Amino acid sequence: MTATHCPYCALQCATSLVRGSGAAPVTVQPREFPTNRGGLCRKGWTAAEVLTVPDRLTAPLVRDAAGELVETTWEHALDVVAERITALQTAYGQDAVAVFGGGGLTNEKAYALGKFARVALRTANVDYNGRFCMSSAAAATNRSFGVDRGLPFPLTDLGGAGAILLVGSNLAETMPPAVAHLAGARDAGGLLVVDPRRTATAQLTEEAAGIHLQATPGSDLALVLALTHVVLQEGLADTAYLRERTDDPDALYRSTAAWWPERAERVTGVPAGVIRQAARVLAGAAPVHGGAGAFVLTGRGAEQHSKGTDTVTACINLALALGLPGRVGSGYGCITGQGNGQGGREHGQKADQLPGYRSIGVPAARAHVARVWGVEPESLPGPGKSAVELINALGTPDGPRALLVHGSNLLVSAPRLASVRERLASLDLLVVADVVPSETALLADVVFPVTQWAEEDGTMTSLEGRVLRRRAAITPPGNVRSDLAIFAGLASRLGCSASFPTDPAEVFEELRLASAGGIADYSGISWSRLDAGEALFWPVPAEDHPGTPRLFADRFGTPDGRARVITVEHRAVADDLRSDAPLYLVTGRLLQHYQSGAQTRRVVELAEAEPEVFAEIHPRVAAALGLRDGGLVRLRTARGSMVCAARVTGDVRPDTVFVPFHYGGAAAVNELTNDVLDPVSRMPEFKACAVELVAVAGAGFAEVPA
Ligand SMILES: Nc1nc2c(c(=O)[nH]1)N[C@H]1C(S)=C(S)[C@@H](COP(=O)(O)OP(=O)(O)OC[C@H]3O[C@@H](n4cnc5c(=O)[nH]c(N)nc54)[C@H](O)[C@@H]3O)O[C@H]1N2
Ligand SMILES: Nc1nc2c(c(=O)[nH]1)N[C@H]1C(S)=C(S)[C@@H](COP(=O)(O)OP(=O)(O)OC[C@H]3O[C@@H](n4cnc5c(=O)[nH]c(N)nc54)[C@H](O)[C@@H]3O)O[C@H]1N2
Ligand code: SF4
Ligand SMILES: [Mo]
Repeated sequence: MTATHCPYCALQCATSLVRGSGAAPVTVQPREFPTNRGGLCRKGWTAAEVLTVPDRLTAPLVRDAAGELVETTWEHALDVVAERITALQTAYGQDAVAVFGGGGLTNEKAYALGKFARVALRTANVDYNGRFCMSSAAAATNRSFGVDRGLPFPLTDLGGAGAILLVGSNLAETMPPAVAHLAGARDAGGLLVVDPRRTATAQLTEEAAGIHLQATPGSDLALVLALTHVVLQEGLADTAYLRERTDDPDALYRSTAAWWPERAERVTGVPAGVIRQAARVLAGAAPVHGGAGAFVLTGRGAEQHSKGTDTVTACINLALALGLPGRVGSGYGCITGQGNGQGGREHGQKADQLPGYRSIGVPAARAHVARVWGVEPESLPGPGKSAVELINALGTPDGPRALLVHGSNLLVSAPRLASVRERLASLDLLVVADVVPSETALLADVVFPVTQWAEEDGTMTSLEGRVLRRRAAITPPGNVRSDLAIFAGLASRLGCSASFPTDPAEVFEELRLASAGGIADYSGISWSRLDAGEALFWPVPAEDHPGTPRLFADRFGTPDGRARVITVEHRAVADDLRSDAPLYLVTGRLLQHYQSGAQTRRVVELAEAEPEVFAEIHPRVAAALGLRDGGLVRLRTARGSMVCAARVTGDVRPDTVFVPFHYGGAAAVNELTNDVLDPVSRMPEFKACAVELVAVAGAGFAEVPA
């Protein structure tokens, strides 16, 4: 029996892998742990099936002269990639090769990827799919608090709260076992959920006297400004806290003064009375009023917008007004998404970051990391392009000509796919490392088969900033190797003398040194401490340091220790409604599938439960279109169109259509989404754009011409 954690989301539910019999090499059992309390969701229960899916990649593939991907040896595949990289960099410079990482990689893989890009390739062009995920919350918390750790408190702290405001998170489907931590607030009538859909999470508010604020997509910023307005106008703010712990309380009053609830009602569709009531419920639970504690939490619904950073900032300001951040049992937090979404952004996969959450532009940070890597600081590249900008530059005259992808299925999950497809096709070299032939891998020139969770050791950092051990239970099939072996094999072929260990334990020891003294300081964490069961939340600056479950108790991470009040203003969705596109298209997740679906669409039970894409449409809209439940509808935006079945439901706003993004090919909703970026975080606007609907005659999805 091997104690490890689920391969999928940031909740990182604890599991035990029991040796299986027959086809399954292991079976998954839930394990008692504070975040999942012995629970698992359906994806976790069935995760072992991905280890042995029939089309599991088991040998390297290189595209031959006839255009077919054919099996080959590791030596040959590595030679091919190294030769082409050398030729391209000689002709076009170091930045001609780009690397794209993933928030599902272990800390060790993420760290090695960033080092490989900066030291072996010496390219500035490295970024990762976390840019699509929590980058807006990361940018906002860095700006206000000087530190970005998704939840700066243990998840279990939620349990004692009297009120929780969830802005754009469908926790009941995206992290089902975490719902247990909402029970206290729910039973106290303090669960407040902002979502344009009556999701499973929104329905929890109906079990007691909670509130579902069913706001217009893209209107959260106005809503939160109004909530803050009510708190300040009704004298509910924690004025002593604002004075002592923030830099500019007056800015808060000034920036929200004009957002009276009646005005916000016109923008959000949420009745002014409901906005007032929600503000009072949240304030009533704040410590300043003797309440049990209050939290403001954001998910992707609030963040994946061209104003995502400012929306999170407004949420932080609301929390500051109530004196929540840094108080035990209260706070603001972002619910991180991918398994290692937190750790993945701390060790140098991001275009502007070095290990330890250091900034690549800061001379002292460069000097420290260069010393650990045994290179000159001047040899390290500067900041590179963010994910969407990187993709849009591929194959252009000054852009990268080669891309190495580790841990992302871009051809399903990136916005405005027509352009992604065109950019990937224009590359001289596309290399994809994956466990299965994902949509993106199938387009590659070279494919490397890599180890996955149950086959590897390493560490993951969960949504609460706690570092966890991933443990190998079985040996990988066929010719599968770790991503670490790819970095090592290519680095030596590229003539790089820096070390690229393939033993993850050795990589972690180096990561400790590289992170020492940084914001995300892992230097006091060792695998042996983790194996002994210690609960280590970063920063852990020394071996005898107990870790930091709660940040901001005395000071924030800003130079003067005070939280910054950043004033923000509401603005409209970039691709807003117009007469020929009168509805909002919003995208998101289903319980049964994970991300691009590369893994879960291959699990029979999950694929059967949600086999194909659909669009949630309000009955009034369906009636106007002459559309019945299950009938086919064409969705068209300024970027593309798709046909799918209508799921007619009163749970979605009449001005809103929801489509899950887990499906590939003609079923990929990202053909339609907008790649306009948030100016601060460079997050694309996945969550809202104008769409036109047309009913389509015909019986089955597959029979309809594209
Ligand atoms: N089952 C499952 N679980 C997952 C994942 C998965 O793919 N599948 N992925 C993991 C990852 S990487 C992530 S990032 C998390 C994401 O977890 P969540 O943030 O909970 O997931 P989403 O479904 O993307 O978005 C949440 C909600 O935002 C709503 N929404 C859309 N537009 C708006 C808006 O303008 N305002 C507001 N307030 N709400 C809006 C949607 O209706 C949706 O219900 O889930 C993690 N867990
Ligand atoms: N429209 C729309 N689009 C979205 C979103 C949305 O809400 N709406 N959400 C966005 C968000 S929050 C996210 S996080 C992204 C996620 O989207 P993707 O980046 O596509 O994420 P995954 O589908 O998890 O892809 C991970 C890939 O890595 C492989 N893999 C697993 N383990 C390893 C490993 O150890 N090494 C390597 N090399 N590969 C491995 C998996 O098999 C899979 O193919 O999607 C974004 N796209
Ligand atoms: S909630 Fe997340 S970590 Fe837990 S079992 Fe489901 S997918 Fe795995
Ligand atoms: Mo994510």
